[in-house]
Amino acid sequence: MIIKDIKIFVCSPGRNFVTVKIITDSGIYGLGDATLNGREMAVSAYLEEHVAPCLIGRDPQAIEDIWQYLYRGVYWRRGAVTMAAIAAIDMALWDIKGKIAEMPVYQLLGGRSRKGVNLYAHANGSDITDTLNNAQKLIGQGFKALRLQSAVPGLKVTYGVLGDKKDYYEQQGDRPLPPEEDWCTTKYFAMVEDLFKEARKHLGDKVHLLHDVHSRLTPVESARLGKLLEPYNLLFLEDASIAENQDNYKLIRQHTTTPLAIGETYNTIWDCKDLIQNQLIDYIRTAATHAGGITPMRRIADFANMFNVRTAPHGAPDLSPICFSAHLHLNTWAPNFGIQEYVGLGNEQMQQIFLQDIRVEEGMAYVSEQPGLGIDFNEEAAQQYPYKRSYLPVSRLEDGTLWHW
Ligand code: KDG
Ligand code: MG
Repeated sequence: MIIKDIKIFVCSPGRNFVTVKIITDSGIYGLGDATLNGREMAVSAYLEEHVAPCLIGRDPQAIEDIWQYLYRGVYWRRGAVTMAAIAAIDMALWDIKGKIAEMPVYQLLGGRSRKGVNLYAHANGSDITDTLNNAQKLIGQGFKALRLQSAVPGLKVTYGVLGDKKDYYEQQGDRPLPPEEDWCTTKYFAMVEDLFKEARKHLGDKVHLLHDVHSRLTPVESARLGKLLEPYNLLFLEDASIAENQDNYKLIRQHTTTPLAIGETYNTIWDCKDLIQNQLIDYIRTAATHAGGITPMRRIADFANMFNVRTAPHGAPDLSPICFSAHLHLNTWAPNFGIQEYVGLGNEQMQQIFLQDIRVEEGMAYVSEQPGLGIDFNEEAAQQYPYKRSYLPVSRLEDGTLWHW
């Protein structure tokens, strides 16, 4: 069997997705997600121009060799664009291997470690009451873990918290430019403790609570936040500070027992290495699409397992359902899986394009039992929603200083 063709699709059923289809001479094909929010066309060009021509005629079953060829074989290692491209190829090859073996991918990884995959859903709100009302609704739907985010009073917009506003990519119109958002740590601190105090009062002690800081705090501020939130027993505090300098987390860890999570922007195991081996975090949040695919996600999970770190893959709306499917296979297998972020299975247009049979019940997702990843891609439907340039917002302090994303 050889790789006969590789197609790259960029579609926008509400927001942009980059999808790779590897077609073999046997007719079996595989699918991968290469979406890099705000930089989609860079990955598409990288795949089209630099990756696909090198793979035509190769054995699609040599997943490891192809991964090494695209990573180690290339002088320019790592980086978000390269790793998203490699990721999509890797996912598509696992999909093909599963179809050849007539087994779901989780079986090829080592089989089932659990009956289903625990999810956390997002409860966002324009104020604390709104967030808690939304949380109650999700609890009513059976979710047992919730990420709580609430607008910060006094800031024009709080990232990820829409209220009645349009999402950032919907605001950009015909001449898209990155929206500008503001940030003030003092105003945030005035809100965040109350959010969790009220949450425990109204939602009780049984529900797992999580929170994403989106890296807006300095390490010492994160340490303070971790301490402040200890009484409310979070499952984890995500992206409290940026960890380009991984030592930042030593400072945070010294001061708080609130569990820490990071990793959604990481591209390789090297980005997580010090945090994991020094046990500075509790959950590693790498995504198959941004960390090079299923092959390295498996290595990260095994490495993390040695240091009591659990996996909590990123599950934002800018990862396509193909990535979500890949995560469900990894999560069904990984002995140290923790929790999966979940934002639904996509809007109506997405559901016409990405065809899958994932079941979500009582806050758990159940992986497809179809051979491969168990997801299909409707090319004709995708063509109806062409790519639309859009950017993630940038964040500035109130005096105009550009701040951590
Ligand atoms: O593209 C950026 C989003 O994926 C990110 O902002 C979402 O932080 C996020 C999360 O935890 O889902
Ligand atoms: Mg996040």
